[in-house]
Amino acid sequence: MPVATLLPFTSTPNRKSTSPTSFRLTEKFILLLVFSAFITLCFGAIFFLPDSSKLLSGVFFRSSSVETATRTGMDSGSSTGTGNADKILAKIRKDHEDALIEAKDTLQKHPEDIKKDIKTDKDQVVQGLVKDKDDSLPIIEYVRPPGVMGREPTDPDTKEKRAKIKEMMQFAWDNYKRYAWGFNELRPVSKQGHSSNLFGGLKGATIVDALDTLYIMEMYDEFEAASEWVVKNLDFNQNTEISVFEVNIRFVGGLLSAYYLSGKEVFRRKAIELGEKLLPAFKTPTGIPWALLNMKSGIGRNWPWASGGSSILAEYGTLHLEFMHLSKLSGNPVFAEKVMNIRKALNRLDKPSGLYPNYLNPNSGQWGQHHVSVGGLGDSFYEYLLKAWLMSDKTDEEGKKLYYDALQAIEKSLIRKSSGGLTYIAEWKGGLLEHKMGHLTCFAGGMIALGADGAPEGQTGRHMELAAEITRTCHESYARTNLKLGPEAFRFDGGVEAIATRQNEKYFILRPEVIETYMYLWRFTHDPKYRQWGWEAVQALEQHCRVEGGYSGVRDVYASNPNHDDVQQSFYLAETLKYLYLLFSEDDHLPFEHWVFNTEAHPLPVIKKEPNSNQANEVE
Ligand code: DMJ
Repeated sequence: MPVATLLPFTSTPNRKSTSPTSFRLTEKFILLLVFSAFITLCFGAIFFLPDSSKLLSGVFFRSSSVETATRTGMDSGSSTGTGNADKILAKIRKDHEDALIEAKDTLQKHPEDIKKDIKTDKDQVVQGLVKDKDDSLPIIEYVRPPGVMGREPTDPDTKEKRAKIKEMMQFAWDNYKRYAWGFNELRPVSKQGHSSNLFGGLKGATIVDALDTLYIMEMYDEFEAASEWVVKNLDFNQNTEISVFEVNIRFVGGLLSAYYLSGKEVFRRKAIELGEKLLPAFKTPTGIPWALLNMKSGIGRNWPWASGGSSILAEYGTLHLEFMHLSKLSGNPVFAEKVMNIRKALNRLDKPSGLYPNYLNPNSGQWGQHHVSVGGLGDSFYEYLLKAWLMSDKTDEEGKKLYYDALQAIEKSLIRKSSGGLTYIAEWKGGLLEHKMGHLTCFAGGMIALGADGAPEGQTGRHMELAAEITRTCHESYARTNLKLGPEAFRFDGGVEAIATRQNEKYFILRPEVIETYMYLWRFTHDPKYRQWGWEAVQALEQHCRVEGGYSGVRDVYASNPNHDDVQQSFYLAETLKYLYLLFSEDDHLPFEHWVFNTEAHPLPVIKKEPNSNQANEVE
């Protein structure tokens, strides 16, 4: 009964005619009712106020434990009941002491060690968030592959040079962050963002491309900022047309490496999500993917300039490494099937003189124009044959054979020596040689050195010599310019050697290939000239490419003063600076035994075969 309806009754004078005793009794009864209503209200407040749970655990914890003891037939004062309560109190005390010890340990840790601890709270929050969104992926226990962390070089000169390269990365990153955060690339002269149409509406190419370099150089605050951007902003659900190749090597490759280095689950999930978005590109009669893809509609097409609607060798042939890892990390074989199917389609075709033309029609499955190049349009196809074998822990025998057969054909038909003694790799156009070598082709020195050990019997030495000769030629292409930076392409005809003769081949856009090759040759030979050549490149970059707002390419390497192109390419952070850093690092930092670098310099772990098996399996 509501308290309000009782009150007028209690104050009615007519009731004074009843006996004093009965009046007192009624009054007592009413007071009792009012009191019990008040108690009920108090309990209601305890249960329904927002922080009532704290009150419950703090104020009522002890009495409820006593009550439990009574209900089970024990005396609340008995030794067992007191024991339970005491145990609980002891646990609270212990938890409190543990927390204090942990806090003390953390305070005593070196800040760098704290950063290195990949299982941060933030990390777990990120992982938790992503997991909630998508539970369809298998749970994978992250095991860090060997060689992620580097050590300081013991030699003081090398140490200083390595530190200088880290400073260059810091400068490139800080300027990107200041002027172009979230854009694909930085315009370092005009100090603004730049969006290349290679990535359509995708954003943040520099962030994703730089993630692993930041990690490798132990720039953990920057890595965290980049990771946060990926979590909050990297969005693939867009109605936009992208280059399948570029997005694969930079975005998928960058995310995969970030996952393998840091163990952050978000990168695995993002890489797989993006890989799935790329799958419609393979919907062609032959399974040879389109070059361009609309990420929303899944409609693909080829570059309008490519011979007869062809797909490009270096594009469809540079998906293998990333897609094998996508299958491994997702448990979905579809990615591996797609790239193995490309191999099958190529195996069915005749190769002119054992060479692979750059153009292949995805509808007819026939070659387009018979142009062959180990540089632009062809390059990373050869690289991925070799690395497919290495990344499979040398179980992919087919990849191995395809690589060494292709290299043999290249040696026979494309590799020549100039009258001045420079070995170069020419291009082949319908049976005619064009005595030109691209900056892009210079990666081949490193590739041949990397494959020398597995070369057919008795050929290892020759392959190493060939690698060293190509590296020398590429160094010459730098040394023969005013700015000491290499041109986009250089020729061996018309009385010149290793020099660009056409105006539109004289530019340098911060490309990595020559430095990449120095790094491989250094690792295999420890000949100091490779570090010396790398250092020459550092000095030239500092002198001619470093501007107030970052690093810029130059339009003419033969000019006496640099004319800047105002682009800081994302591969400058992903590749050029990473390979320079590794050139001045110890060999056990990302050792080749455990890692292969994708064509954008993103390290991917070797998929170790299980003991007593020929199958590629666990990542070590
Ligand atoms: C990079 O994106 C990759 O190395 C690619 O394989 C070729 N071109 C650029 C760097 O020059």
